[in-house]
Amino acid sequence: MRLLVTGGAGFIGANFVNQTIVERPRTRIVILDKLTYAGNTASLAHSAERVDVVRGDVADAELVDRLVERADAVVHFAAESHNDNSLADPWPFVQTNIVGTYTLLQAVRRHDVRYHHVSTDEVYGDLAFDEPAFTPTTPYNPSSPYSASKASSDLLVRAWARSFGVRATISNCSNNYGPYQHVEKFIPRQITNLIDGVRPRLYGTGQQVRDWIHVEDHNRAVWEILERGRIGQTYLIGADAELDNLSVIRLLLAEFGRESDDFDHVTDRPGHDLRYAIDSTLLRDELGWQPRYSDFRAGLAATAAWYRAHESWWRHAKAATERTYAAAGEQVL
Ligand code: NAD
Ligand code: TDX
Repeated sequence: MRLLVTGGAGFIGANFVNQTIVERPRTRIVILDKLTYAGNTASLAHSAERVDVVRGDVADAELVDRLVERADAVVHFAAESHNDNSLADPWPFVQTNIVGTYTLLQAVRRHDVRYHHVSTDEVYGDLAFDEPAFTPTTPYNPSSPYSASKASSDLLVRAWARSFGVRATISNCSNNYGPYQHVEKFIPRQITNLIDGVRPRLYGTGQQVRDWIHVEDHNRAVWEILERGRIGQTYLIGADAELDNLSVIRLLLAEFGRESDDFDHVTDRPGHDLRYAIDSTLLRDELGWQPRYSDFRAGLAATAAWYRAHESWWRHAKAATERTYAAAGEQVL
């Protein structure tokens, strides 16, 4: 199979490519990635000789058309992915996530190429603590410019599948963790703070709940859907690991041998979603998928070990990321 992977130099895309090279060596991969601040070809070091990386924009119609024409399938990971950035400047989210997806859809439609769209559980908005988890039929209700742009892109995919017969599937996954995640995100930010001897930073009270999944489990589900998913279907991917942010910080403090109150409460995120939770029954029953990382604490410890062992991968981004948070007005409460 000739696979076009957009965003293959980002966190989830790079893990997808690295896993695919090992587990499905007959797959030929071309990556299309703009190499924004979030893209890093060092994440592909182990795959470098086996993949072609094209530096370019998913909203560049001419380039996209040329690459899609030569592919059997497209897996679309590329996105602006960080909620806090979308609050500071929403425009790149509209351009990349909405116009970029539109551009890809037009190309796969023209060339009748199979398309898998990687999306997020945030399109459904947030849940009260006692509400049932999201299902594929939960109404869309996004809160942030990021999640609104992802919701918009999902709706384009649904429309192109129904109106134009595009052979598309969509997956909406919960919060990922694992190697190669940018230090702007919650878990790597706290791990790298702890490595640097700096106190972790918890937004507000830390009562917000996220449903954590290891990136390798997410990517194995993407492959199952790509190969055996029903065209036009939305699949939810989650590993049943709901935890509030305060508890995640405490697990990390314990992992680093620090006291359980050795962290700072900082300015809360405006519009902060309270809780995400995924019901992945359809994916499990129909495609037989199950997470392999069922112990979140062990997965977190392995991730902390990875960041300890790969300082050269993240160090260059750390200071700039912290400056961005400071410039956005983050303060210790
Ligand atoms: P990331 O920010 O780590 O990587 C995004 C990649 O896309 C980067 O390599 C970047 O250079 C590239 N990119 C950005 N704009 C581009 C453009 N215009 N053209 C081409 N490439 C561009 O993101 P991630 O965490 O790996 O997320 C990947 C996908 O998974 C996104 O679609 C995201 O919405 C979705 N997702 C993420 C999570 C999560 O927890 N991280 C959970 C569910 C879904
Ligand atoms: O320093 C921090 N302190 C903190 O308390 C940061 C960076 C975050 N948080 C909180 C905010 C969230 O409740 O931790 C939680 C997780 O934050 P993020 O890592 O920014 O993730 P989230 O906003 O939940 O979105 C993530 O999951 C869904 C990804 O970034 C999205 O791309 C994905 O769609």
